Amino acid sequence: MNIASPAGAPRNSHVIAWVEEQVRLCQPDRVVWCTGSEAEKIALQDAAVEQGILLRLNPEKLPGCFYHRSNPNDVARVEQSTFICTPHAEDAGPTNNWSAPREMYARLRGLVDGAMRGRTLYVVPYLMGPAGSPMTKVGVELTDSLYVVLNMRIMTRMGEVAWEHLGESDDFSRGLHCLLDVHPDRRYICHFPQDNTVISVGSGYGGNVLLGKKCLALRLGSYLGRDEGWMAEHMLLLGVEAPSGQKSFIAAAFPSQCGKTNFAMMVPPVRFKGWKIWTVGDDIAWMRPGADGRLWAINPEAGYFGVAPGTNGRTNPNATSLIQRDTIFTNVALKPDGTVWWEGHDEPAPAECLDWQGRPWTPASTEKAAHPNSRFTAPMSNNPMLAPEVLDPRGVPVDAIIFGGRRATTVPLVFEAFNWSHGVFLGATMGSETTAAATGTVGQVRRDPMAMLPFCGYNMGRYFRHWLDMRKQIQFPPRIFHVNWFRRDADGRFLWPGFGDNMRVLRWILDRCHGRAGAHETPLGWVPRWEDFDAEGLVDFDRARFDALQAMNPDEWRRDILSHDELFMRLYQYLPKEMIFQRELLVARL
Ligand code: GTP
Ligand code: SPV
Ligand code: MN
Repeated sequence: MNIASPAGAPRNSHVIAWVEEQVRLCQPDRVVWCTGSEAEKIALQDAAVEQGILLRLNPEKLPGCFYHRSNPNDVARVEQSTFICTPHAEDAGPTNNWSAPREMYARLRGLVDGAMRGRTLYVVPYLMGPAGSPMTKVGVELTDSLYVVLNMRIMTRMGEVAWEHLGESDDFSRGLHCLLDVHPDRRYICHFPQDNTVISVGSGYGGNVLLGKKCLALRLGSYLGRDEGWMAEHMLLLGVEAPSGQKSFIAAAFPSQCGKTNFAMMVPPVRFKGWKIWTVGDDIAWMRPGADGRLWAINPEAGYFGVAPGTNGRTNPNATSLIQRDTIFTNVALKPDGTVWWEGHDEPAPAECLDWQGRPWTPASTEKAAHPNSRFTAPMSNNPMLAPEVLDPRGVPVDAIIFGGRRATTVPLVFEAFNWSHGVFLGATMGSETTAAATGTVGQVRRDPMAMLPFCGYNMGRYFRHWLDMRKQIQFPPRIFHVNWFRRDADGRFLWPGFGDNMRVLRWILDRCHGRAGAHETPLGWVPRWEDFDAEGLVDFDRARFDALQAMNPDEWRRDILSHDELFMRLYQYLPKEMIFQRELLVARL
């Protein structure tokens, strides 16, 4: 097949040669070069509806919205099938699955050989980052999934803009995605950082297949960032505007399904009249030192792949508004009127609907109607509180970095690190309960350093070293904080109302950054005193409850520190000595 002439193909000879090679291998019947045009979007949506990949939702109630069910065996990221393929196992490090590139390439070639016969291969060029930013990267994903094309079109700046950015260069990430028979036994998400390449087979879901997101922006990105002196992080980015008009920017790393999208779109409670939260990004931040000595960040994405359950007008009004149009819903429940529903939706449970697997569901059913990892894919341009800076090629200057996990016990609502290296230690030892965003047991505390355990593209010990080294490049480093929205009382109820009220915690964080708030020194770090914390207007919230939220039980902490060893022992020979010293200092303070 001659692929060099059709409409949409760039003149870039590196792209043409690489696509030709993949086409020879996969043997699709057709090759379509995506341009990103509006007409193309409509044609692709129509084709997806015709092929039963998407269902068009009620055009009056949810204009431009579509519904998709993934294979029930394919509903989340698969960490056990995710590989970092580097020449030496120690480059991938003890926390990643590793395979020698030559062996993995051979296995994958065997799997994709002729696998697109009778199918169409779509060439999806895209930008991660705003056009014209020095931080922006070009990716090209080849896929035989229309669902992937339409999601990539929302999640990235897709189409000709990417070829323009690339020009004649060969500096682009190469991604090949092939559905195969969507079988867990033939599911591999493989990264070849030294070749700037990702090959993903056997899945059609989320982070496994939207290759710009976790694969490029985090795994390849973190690898590139270490060599090029920047940071690719699993962080939301938000702007806080004070009534005075002063704007500050915050980056926060919480593990999957631990509140990034909600925090990034937070609406402050009435008590905070005149305060505004602007969303820069909800999942990924690329950060590098600027000429002014501060740390600057961009959101490389252009859309949100958000958790549907729990999203409603009270928890997240902005998300609720932005998913009313142009949205793809995956694995939620389908109502008879062609709208959607999930647990924690604004509407009460429908008398009848189809669940995420297409089976009849009623409120009497014992199973959930929507999968716990069901998602919406929506363009950020629909966000009523989209920060205008998201388009700025320079990005935003970061005033504070927040780490946070999902912890029922032990970990206070908020505390502040003593300094950068202590902050890196807090990030490195972060624990969190596992969630439905990855297949496997849910609710088990594991170490998830910087929320990057599943996403760091190289040796985690060296990643900590990179974090420590970055301090030397940043003259005015952001302050570092730790939060936990998920502490529970003896009856299992959340102690903290969360969501919009997280503004109260953010307020203290900001005031600390701007030298306006007091704090008390504890073994863990600086904490707000009751008088430093704005609890006005909170219902059922008194000093006793605040103390319970902030409580620091030395026995619980000693146990927690012992569980750091599970990670630290595995990383021991790569672990920066600062991490060991910080641990010793913490034990001594306790
Ligand atoms: P990924 O997209 O997987 O990276 O998730 P995320 O980190 O963006 O998490 P998201 O904001 O989607 O929230 C995940 C779950 O946590 C949802 O069910 C939310 O309703 C819930 N959640 C978010 N913020 C809070 C909070 O402040 N308190 C409580 N109790 N739950 C929260
Ligand atoms: C996450 O798991 O952190 C997500 C969802 O944001 S996925 O894109 O599937 O990785
Ligand atoms: Mn995420």
